[in-house]
Amino acid sequence: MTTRAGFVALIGEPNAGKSTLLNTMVGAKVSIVTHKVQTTRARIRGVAMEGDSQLVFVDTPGLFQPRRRLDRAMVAAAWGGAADADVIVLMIEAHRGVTAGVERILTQLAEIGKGRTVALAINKIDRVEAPVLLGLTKDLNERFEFVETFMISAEKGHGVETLRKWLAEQVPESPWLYPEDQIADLPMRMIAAEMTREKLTLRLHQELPYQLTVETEAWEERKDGSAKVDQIIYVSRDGHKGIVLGHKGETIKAVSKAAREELAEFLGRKVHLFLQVKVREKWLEEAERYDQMGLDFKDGNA
Ligand SMILES: Nc1nc2c(ncn2[C@@H]2O[C@H](COP(=O)(O)OP(=O)(O)OP(=O)(O)O)[C@@H](O)[C@H]2O)c(=O)[nH]1
Ligand SMILES: [Mg+2]
Repeated sequence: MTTRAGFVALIGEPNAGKSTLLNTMVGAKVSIVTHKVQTTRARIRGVAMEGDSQLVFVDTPGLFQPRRRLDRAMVAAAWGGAADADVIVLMIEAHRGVTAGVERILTQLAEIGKGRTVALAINKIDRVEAPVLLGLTKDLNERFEFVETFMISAEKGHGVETLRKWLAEQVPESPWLYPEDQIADLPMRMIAAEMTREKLTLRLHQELPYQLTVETEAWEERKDGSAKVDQIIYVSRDGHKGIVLGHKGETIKAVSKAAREELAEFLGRKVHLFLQVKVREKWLEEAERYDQMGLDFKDGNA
């Protein structure tokens, strides 16, 4: 039997649906998803099998014009993921079309995508009418030489199978890179921290989700089969701590409950989750925080 295996990088503007597509491909929620931009902060790998091919999908942070150290490290991680991949899939939002952000990505892709298989996936087709898609396909293919164009709905699953089958033929002949039943390549401590960050992002308004990070501090396997998980939420200001806690601790309680339930479901056993909020003014400038997030601190150098 000849097997195939390779890396497929999903890149695009924030909110394009990269994490949603990774999860749909893998068949499990490996990467967190919110309606807000800049949800994913580091590269997240998910593994899917298609026939004799193993596809290692690499979810990346959205590409935007970075301002802070964290933003720069995120964007560098995204382009790094593309540069290391066998196949690059650029995801565009059907209803937004060719934005200024998409134009900037295409310019950079002309360099980074050189000599690589680059495909276009127009996502969220459930939000537009067919003629829009035809116009968009034509427009984008005039701007860049995509090997193939796919019209998909990552959320609803439309076109996903066609894309997966095509990708399975693109990756090189190779032994599989992961055991056949493995779906993710991320330590459980990090998956758990991401789940909490997702719940925080969904509940907190405006800039706050971008001003915090979550780390799993301790993980204890208990004799009764349950897991005790301690996490720290780092915020940069005193005022933020109050907002994360909420009136009478209501916000943190709701976040904790939602994250605990999701983690328990994922693990298939009981979870005791303890969240603590710490003010750490300069966490955005600390190398250790970037290590924990799976980012390269130096990538954030201006
Ligand atoms: N209508 C519709 N919504 C979608 C589709 N795919 C994703 N979404 C929604 O788009 C939003 C963003 O999805 P994500 O998967 O988090 O997007 P992302 O590209 O990973 O975003 P960043 O991590 O911020 O770069 C979420 O609210 C998704 O539910 C789709 O096919 N149709
Ligand atoms: Mg994402």
